[in-house]
Amino acid sequence: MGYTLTEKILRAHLVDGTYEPGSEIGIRIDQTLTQDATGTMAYLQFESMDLSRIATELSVSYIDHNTIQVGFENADDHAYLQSIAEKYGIYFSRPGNGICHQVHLERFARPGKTLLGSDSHTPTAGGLSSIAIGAGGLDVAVAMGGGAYYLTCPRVINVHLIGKLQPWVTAKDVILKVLQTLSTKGNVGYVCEYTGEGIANMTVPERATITNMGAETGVTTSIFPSDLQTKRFLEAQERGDQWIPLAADQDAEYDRTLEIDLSHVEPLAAAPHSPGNVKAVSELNLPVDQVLIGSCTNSSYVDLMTVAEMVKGEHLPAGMSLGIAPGSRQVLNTIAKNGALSTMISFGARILESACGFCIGNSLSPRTDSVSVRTSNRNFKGRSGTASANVYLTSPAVAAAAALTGRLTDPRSLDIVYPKIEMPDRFEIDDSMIIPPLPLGERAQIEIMRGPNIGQPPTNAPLPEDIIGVVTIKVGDYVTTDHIMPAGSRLKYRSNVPKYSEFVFEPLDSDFPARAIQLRDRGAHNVIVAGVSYGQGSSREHAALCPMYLGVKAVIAKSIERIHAANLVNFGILPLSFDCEADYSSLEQGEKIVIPGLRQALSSGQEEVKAVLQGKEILLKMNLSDRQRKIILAGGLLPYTVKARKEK
Ligand code: MIC
Ligand code: SF4
Repeated sequence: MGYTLTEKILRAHLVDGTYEPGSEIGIRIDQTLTQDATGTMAYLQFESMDLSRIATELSVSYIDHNTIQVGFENADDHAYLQSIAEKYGIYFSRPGNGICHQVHLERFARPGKTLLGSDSHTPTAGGLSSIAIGAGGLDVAVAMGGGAYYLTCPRVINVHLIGKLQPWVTAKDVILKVLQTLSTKGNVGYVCEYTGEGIANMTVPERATITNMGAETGVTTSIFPSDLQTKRFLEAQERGDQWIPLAADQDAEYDRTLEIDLSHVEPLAAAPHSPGNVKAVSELNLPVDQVLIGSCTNSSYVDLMTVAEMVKGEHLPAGMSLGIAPGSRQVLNTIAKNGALSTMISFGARILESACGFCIGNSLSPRTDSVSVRTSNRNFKGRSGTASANVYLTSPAVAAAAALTGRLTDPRSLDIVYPKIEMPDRFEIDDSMIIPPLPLGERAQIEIMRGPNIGQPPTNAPLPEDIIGVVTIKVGDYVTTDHIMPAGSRLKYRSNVPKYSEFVFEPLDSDFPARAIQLRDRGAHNVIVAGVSYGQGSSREHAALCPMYLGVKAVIAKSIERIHAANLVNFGILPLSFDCEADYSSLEQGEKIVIPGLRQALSSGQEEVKAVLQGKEILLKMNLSDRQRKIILAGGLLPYTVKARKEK
């Protein structure tokens, strides 16, 4: 039996374990990326590993999330990150150069490489045939130091594309179609591999839109083969020498196949408040107040040129606000030179920085009860910064149609000829905002810049023998990391864990931190109880780190999403699931809970433990590898890694 493309690349990078879907494997990481909102913590952790330089082929530190700079905090982080990059041999993409995933695709991603990024949309580079995985910053720090990255050896879904996209239907509609089928839960441990005649016409930026938003299904990553489209893109980026052909074997077997006929896909939208709540745009004839075009999903040259062509010579309706954020300086400069930027400005667009901006909710929050149409990838309740807003996720063409008409409109119904924009043969190449690593000899004298916003990351004590505490909070299904650890206006506290911890669960229960601290300081342990798909969404390890700081020792959930489960383990918090899901309803917030004999259970490989509650006992499952058990016993990945290194 032949290999899938996923299996080929993973086998070539295997350093620990055996390639058996479902078991834990360790792989070598060729490239890493970090962004500033997760990066500061990742590099603080890297520093505590006491290494003199990075061990990857390439590591890049991007500044793209926290670029608002209200107060000193963001700028302190940027200065710290720049000095770290200089000291340890890391490329530094300066603020203004663009969103990490867009820039990485343009300038660094390569077919056949492994990329680990401290951001959940790292799979964007799967559009260029990398195995690109999002992870917590601590996992990325370990990989930068040359350590293996551990993951569940994936099962592979063949997303087989046939037919051809019709005018006005785009890659965004394809990934929304995939989300409609796979939903946002139940896909942990899978990879989506795209095959079929339908991919031959898809350019790399289109493929990247699909692999980017594949993150919303919860799969480990998504990948396209490396073919003539890949070659064409690399040549247009003056990187043609980095092309290699790569594809699955003809006789590769997949765990599941999902066939999509592109000719039948129509313009789609993810309705509030989940990327999986997909509906046909033609059914949603709603008035729209705000349109925002950009984010790492849809801010490429073709995306923005399509918008410019559609709005040429028109004027923005009076009740409408439009913001456009080109994904990178490359895209911005190209549309500035060819006049498309001026077309957008004449139309009435507010031109935004090439950064995450509105997507992370740190600017352009819409008005109360409004409808906002965005080309980004997440529309969780409150993520826009306005709790009552209704956010719809669409393609740039649908977003531009909304900006023109003031309503959610199927662009096929407009009296406009479809502007079929071609990807250029040569992009504008200018890497002057990427600072390359310093020569080895010049690194020693670099002083790390630590402003008052840079605090040391707190460490955890090893797990106690018995958890004796309280169910401090009980939450429902689909609680995202945006609910656990809100970003937006709170994002600037990422480097200050005690301060950021004041906002844990803020959108759900703002009293949680005070309750948890009171219990922690009395010596009791905090336990979180949750429903299905807990920790959906981002890779932010603060959703584990801050609860750890507040004294959380265990999370009991019906199911936990991949990156968040790994982050819990990395910070020494025990992830548990119900043996019988019905026990979820018998657990009350505020109830006392005892889980005895944990260290013994973890070291003996036991897969179940009992929790003793008032008048009842329930069975909980521990689905952990031997390595994860050792990490939890050590109090987290950092103490575990430092200890393992000393023992070598
Ligand atoms: C997101 O889109 O939610 C983020 C902000 O990019 C996060 C990372 C973070 O929280 O810093 C992600 O996707 O991992
Ligand atoms: Fe930035 Fe939004 Fe992409 Fe996250 S999803 S990396 S916030 S643009």
